Amino acid sequence: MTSNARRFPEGFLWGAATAAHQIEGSPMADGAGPSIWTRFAHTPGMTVNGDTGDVACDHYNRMKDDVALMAELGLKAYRFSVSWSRILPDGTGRVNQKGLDFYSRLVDELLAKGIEPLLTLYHWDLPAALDDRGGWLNRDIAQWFAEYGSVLYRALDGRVKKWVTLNEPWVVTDGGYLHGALAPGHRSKYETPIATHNLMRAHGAAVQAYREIGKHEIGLVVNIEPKYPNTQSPEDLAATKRAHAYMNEQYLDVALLGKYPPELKNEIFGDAWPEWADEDYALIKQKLDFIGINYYTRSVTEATDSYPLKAGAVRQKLGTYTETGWEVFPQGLTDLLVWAKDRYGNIPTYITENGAAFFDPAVAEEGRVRDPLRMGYLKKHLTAIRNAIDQGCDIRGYMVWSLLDNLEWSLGYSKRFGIVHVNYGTQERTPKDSARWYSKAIQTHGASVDDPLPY
Ligand code: PNW
Repeated sequence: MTSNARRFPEGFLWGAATAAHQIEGSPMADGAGPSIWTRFAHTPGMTVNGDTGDVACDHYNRMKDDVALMAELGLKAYRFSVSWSRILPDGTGRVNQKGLDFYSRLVDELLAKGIEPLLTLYHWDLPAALDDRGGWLNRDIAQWFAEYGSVLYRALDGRVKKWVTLNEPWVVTDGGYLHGALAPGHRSKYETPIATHNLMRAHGAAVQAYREIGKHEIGLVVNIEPKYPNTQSPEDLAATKRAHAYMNEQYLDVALLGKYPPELKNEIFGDAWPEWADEDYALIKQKLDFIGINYYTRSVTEATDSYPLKAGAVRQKLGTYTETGWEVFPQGLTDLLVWAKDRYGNIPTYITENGAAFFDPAVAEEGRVRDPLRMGYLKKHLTAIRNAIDQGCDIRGYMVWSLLDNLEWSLGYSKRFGIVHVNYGTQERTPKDSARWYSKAIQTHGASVDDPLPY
């Protein structure tokens, strides 16, 4: 028995998410320019097994079938990203109509099947031509990004009603400019705050441009990983506060409150943290129609000498961990949604990514993939979301990461996050049991989330 109070809200958007570089393949097709990820993956030693996005899930050629599969699963929404260098091969200036046509066809296919598109402008694949001009370190990128966004707004607004500027600016800067595990692979404490600030200026400029051209909704997607102290020692508590400011508050604070948390300058970056002009903050702080939150895990934090945070994560003895080493901790999702409501106001919120990589068994003879751990992960996190809704959070939808097994950035094809299995030899798609479970949850408006798992 499911009481109404335990149902998901009317109109709740049930979907799945992907990103261009992770699924499309054919990165140079139809006149596209190279991106920093094409370059990075083709540099020896940068990705596991030297994996690249040259083929990926071949979605660029199989888009129609993939949308048909989404419809078969009963998805109500699909979150995808656009590859900037397909639209503007040089990053600015000349528009590549064939690149634009691909996304226009994708959106038409989705709408024909009653699936609402959520379009992300930037999911990490910067045009290489712009990296040559300094990329996120060049202040002009705010205008470059607004120009790129405007091309898409003019072509697709109305058919697309939900727009996202950036996906996870924290990962872009921490991975791309501080630790170097992601493209463009820089390692500089001095560059990181500059890249952060220009990402957020670009976000602001793209929202401003949207208000001139677009008539629907635009927001920002961030990843949040709640931080819990390992012990109550003053050192661990201070480390937890630093880690939380750096990862969780940095981007939403400046976008919604118009200032960065003071820990960034005072305790983390020190002399590497520049003073920014007031007009920059005015550009960054734009009214947003929604925020998107990507949630995978929490971390338990202790004081360490790690650079530059002086905070590190502790592995709990009793926790369950996914194949990427992330603890399964659904309560963290409830906690963070309540935290965001209290800190930023009850702004409409989508869970724009949530999911897990687990060791999946091979596709069985009868064409099934039994993935009980992923089913359990989805069930627990959907329950956590409903608990947040019960506590008054305005949660409008949920996008599983990911629709398909795909290219996990520098980890290559070694980690499978999909609810649909992809055979990279034949490109055959096989919905895993978690996909069937999720279909039923969608069909029942979430009521079946409470049912015991089938096995
Ligand atoms: C997200 N972290 O990345 C991305 O948006 C996806 O493209 C990616 O495939 C997915 O999560 C799974 O990794 C993240 O360290 C990468 O906290 C790292 C973190 C969070 C999100």
